[in-house]
Amino acid sequence: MNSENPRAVLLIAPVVEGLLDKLSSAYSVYRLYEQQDEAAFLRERGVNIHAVVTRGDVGVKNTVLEQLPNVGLVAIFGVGTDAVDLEYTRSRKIAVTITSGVLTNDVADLAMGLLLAGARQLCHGDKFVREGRWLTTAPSLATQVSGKRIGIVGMGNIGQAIARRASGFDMQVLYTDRKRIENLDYQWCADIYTLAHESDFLVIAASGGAANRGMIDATVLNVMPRHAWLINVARGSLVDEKALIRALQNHVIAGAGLDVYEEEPHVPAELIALENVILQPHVASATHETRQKMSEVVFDNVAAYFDGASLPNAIE
Ligand code: 8YV
Repeated sequence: MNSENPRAVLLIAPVVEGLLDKLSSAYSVYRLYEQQDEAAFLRERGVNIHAVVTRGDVGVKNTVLEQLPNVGLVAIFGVGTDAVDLEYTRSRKIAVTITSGVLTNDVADLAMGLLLAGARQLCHGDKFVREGRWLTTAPSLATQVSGKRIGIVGMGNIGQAIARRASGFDMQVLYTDRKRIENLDYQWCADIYTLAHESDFLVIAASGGAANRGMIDATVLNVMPRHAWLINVARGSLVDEKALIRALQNHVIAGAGLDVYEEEPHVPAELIALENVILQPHVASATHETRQKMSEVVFDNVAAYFDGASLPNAIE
């Protein structure tokens, strides 16, 4: 940390080292997550902070922003804004930026990875070979992916990237979103229930936040075909996790591929105990290449803010 530099950035949670180094070489960087007494730190230093950098999954609490009277930017390392109160930031004229565009492909890749891993039993197969069971037993049959129906919940950039990949697997693509998207040649469903009912794989790519909280509830799970899989690469808050666990335990659906959870990093023991679930630790954008690009986008936005230039990735 260079305490001489009056341009100060507050880091809410750890980010990749490259970004931390780059920020530290240009600005005074304070790490909130390392403060033993967060309240005392904010009282003492809050007035010096001009920009906040945080992760999409962590965001920043209003109680923190309230202690930063001179902050003008929240730069999110990610695309999810659900952990930032945008009404509040707007009311204070604090700009918010995201790492738009650069993580789309990785998230779509992981969605397909979870879908394939679930249907084709990749984790079971791996264990089967490692444990030497192949020597004495025939592997069990899996579920075909090609030709099946994929229902995408949320047809933004990530949803569309998943649709393109699924088309490459000869899947029939259906989706739901607030409205039909013009020039998209996939089957639109007006509501989540129709989509869930019609899909062999239901993939969540919608944004988090209050409006979508608990969208995949017991009713949705109950209308899904018994052979269907649920894949979530969006936010844990979109799924009623207790209802999902019950549905998986009772074989209401065939399985789930999850990268996100309601209370990360706490994954319910009931989910961990289930065989018909593939679990990932919120890593959809976690490749060297994408994290590098995300770092560059965050840095460029912070730099533009301090230079008084227009912010390349500001949201409305
Ligand atoms: C990141 C994310 O994993 O983009 C988002 O909103 O949740 C993810 O890409 C996260 O922001 C970094 O930890």
